Amino acid sequence: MKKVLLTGFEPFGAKKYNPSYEAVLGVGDIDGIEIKKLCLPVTWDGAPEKLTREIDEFDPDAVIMCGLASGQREISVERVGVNVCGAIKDNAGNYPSEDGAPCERYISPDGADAYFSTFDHRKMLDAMKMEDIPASYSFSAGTYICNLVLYTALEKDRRDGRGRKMGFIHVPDAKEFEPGSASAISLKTAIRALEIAIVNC
Ligand code: PCA
Repeated sequence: MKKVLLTGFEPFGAKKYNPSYEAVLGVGDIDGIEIKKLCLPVTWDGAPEKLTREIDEFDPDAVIMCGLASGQREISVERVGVNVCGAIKDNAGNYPSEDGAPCERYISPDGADAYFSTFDHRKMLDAMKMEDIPASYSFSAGTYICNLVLYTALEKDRRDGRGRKMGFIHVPDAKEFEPGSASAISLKTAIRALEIAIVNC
């Protein structure tokens, strides 16, 4: 049976909810696929640590990571993870730097500048569009924790030589949690997008 690790994030910043993990929780059983769900902390140390531990323990064939991109109107199928931790405070109040200064650092000092996601992007996006889900490619997952876990997972897989399907999906705000938002989509749409991603990654 194909094994898929599906991750979302805890709330961060001023938000009370993170639709990424709410969408992960909403994904139902899919025939022939074992899905393991995981909620990652929005911290520079905690997120990559929890993710890589789970990849080693569960040994999935695919890893689909999901996060919130507030203000965005579409589901974004991310294509690239870059070797940068931005100068942004995490949920523990820490910047990524060693000395706590508000500056950037590399994710992996000796690593590649960037890694491409290994999803079958075309198939995934076409399948979402077939169901009229607002979705597009994105070539920047930012420089915060979402980019960090994407880069970390891809670099790990390169080292492991396992050839897993791995990538990241950013979801907009959910109408259910942000009724006043003009860019929000329904949680149901985000859940469906993830189900499509699982079957078509
Ligand atoms: N979005 C943030 C981190 C957690 C999340 O859901 C990001 O885009 O990096």
